[in-house]
Amino acid sequence: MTTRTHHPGRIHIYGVPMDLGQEKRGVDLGPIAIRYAGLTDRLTRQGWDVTDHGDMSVDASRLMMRKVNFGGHTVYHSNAIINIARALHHRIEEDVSPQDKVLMLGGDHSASLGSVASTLERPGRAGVIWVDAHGDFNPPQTSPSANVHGMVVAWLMGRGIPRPGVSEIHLQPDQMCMIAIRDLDPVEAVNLEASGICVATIRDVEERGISVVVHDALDRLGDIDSLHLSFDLDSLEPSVAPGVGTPVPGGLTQREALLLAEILGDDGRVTTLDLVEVNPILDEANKTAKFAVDIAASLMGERILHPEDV
Ligand SMILES: [Mn+2]
Repeated sequence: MTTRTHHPGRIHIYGVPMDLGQEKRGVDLGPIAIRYAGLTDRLTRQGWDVTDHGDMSVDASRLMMRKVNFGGHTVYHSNAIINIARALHHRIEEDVSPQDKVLMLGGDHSASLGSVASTLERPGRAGVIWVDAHGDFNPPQTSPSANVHGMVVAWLMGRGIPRPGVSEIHLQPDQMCMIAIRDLDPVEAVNLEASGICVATIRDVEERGISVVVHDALDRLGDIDSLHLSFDLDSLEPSVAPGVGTPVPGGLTQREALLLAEILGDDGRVTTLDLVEVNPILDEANKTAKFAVDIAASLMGERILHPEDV
């Protein structure tokens, strides 16, 4: 790892200590854990001008408003989650210039409702790369759990949503690729396959290699100006990232995930990174948060060698 002296630009960090989109407490400590693992330092060493805006406030009265009727279906904490996502979206809109990067620290994956909404409203055409064990593609009508973190992509596309969510702009299937998927509910699998979203399952990663899979996704999103990388730490093999609420065996290896981040970093179009579902209560000595920092550093230009600096 080398230290760089040039100034690639500015990164804005937002913590979203939200655990309302799923059932296990502790994921609200994700932002603290990722900061403690040395995030700002690693990015500053690469020459970035880093501004940490701290954490969004999350309503502590959440347990009183647990079940919410959302267009005839039960969705846990939907009102609170939408409010927090909207607040994040507005903060990003206020603070961030078009050339700046955004780094959102979850919290569970429902926080991405706010960060992706901001990406969709950036100038030019926006696209999303969703790296996750899960499809997060259940609308309220098909969700077995009624938890928002399993609905985020469906919501972003306006599927089964009774009113505008966070942004008026809906994500379209041809603006998105998913990578490392390996755990889908039966109805979710049928809907995802019919959706037109490009999905690289973990089998595709193993058969074709992560490099081919990532370059294919970049080709599919070739006309996109601003890319959003939404990185769920449960995409990884649980031995690499044990501190997640819904671990699924057989995930990305350490090197596959870092190579993905490096290739996307080389491409240069990623403007926003989400690091979500880090749960330090379930972790081993902050291993998962440390790996989240590795992902951010690789995406933002940290390389084993920097031949152009020599
Ligand atoms: Mn997810």
